[in-house]
Amino acid sequence: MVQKVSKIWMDGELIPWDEAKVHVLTHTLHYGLGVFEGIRCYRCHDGRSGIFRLRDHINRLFDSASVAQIEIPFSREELEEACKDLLRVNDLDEAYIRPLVFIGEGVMGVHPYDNPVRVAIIAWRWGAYLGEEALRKGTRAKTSSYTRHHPNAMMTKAKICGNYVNSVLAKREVVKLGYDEAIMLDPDGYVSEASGENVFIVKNGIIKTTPPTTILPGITRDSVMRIAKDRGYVVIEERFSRDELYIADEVFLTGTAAEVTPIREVDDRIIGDGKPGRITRELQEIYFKAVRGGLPEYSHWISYL
Ligand code: PPE
Repeated sequence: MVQKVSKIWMDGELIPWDEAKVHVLTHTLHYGLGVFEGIRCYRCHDGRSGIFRLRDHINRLFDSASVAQIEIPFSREELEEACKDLLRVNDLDEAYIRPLVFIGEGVMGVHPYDNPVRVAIIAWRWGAYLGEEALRKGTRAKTSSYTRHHPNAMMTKAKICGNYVNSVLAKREVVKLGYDEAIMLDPDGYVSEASGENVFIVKNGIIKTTPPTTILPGITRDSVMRIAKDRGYVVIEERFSRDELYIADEVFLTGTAAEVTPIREVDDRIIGDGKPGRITRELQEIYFKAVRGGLPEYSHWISYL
């Protein structure tokens, strides 16, 4: 259960948590055309709270809206300030922040015409997405029978609400079979992404991740690629097949919610020696330092409250 806090930001105002409601004719509720973001705020090493790559997330929200042809009735600056105000008013030193842009009530039918565009921002405490143990020991993934979106069916560069039906189906399928996370293949059969994370593999010291074709271009993915390159690693963006996962030395996932989560098993094949690999652990450690303001070279990624 999401742990309730005092206020939610809705359409420009901070309102009590319990009053943040919508009508059942809300267009997005029926047809799934809305866009959202997931952002984390960490309590940093110096005691201040800092939002990780806030501007990049807000920019991606506007990109998603542009793909979805939704006009956000607020400026980027207003939404950034709203995220910060929300954390301050709720006394949250660490939080997951969820901006959601959706189409309100008006007409029904798949053309929303000029139904009002509404914006909500919710913040709550959210620990390790796939569990603390997954962060330390690695998680067990399974290739889903559901294919990830063809780019001409659903546009994956945009974080569109309806895109997540595919993720929910895939996740439910593998959880029911006893696994923790679903890896999805693209329409050509190559690895695309996990239900809510990007996928990386390491083989002979070289780091590989899927190109931004059928994936959400993750901000964590970008951060980890930057960190890895700064440490002198070769990072390649190239398609790879599921059997390349099986024979990789290391596999890990990246996402705002999942952070850097090692994978210890894919489709019942043990990855490496079944423990998080050396490079995965190194990148995870640096990532956790960076998001908490512990590394000056990445401090520009943090917006302090
Ligand atoms: N792919 C997908 C499909 C995805 O949902 C996410 C984020 C990513 C990649 C990684 O993107 P980024 O967070 O910018 O590194 N998934 C969000 C939603 C999770 C949820 O269950 O809700 C997240 O991590 O916030």
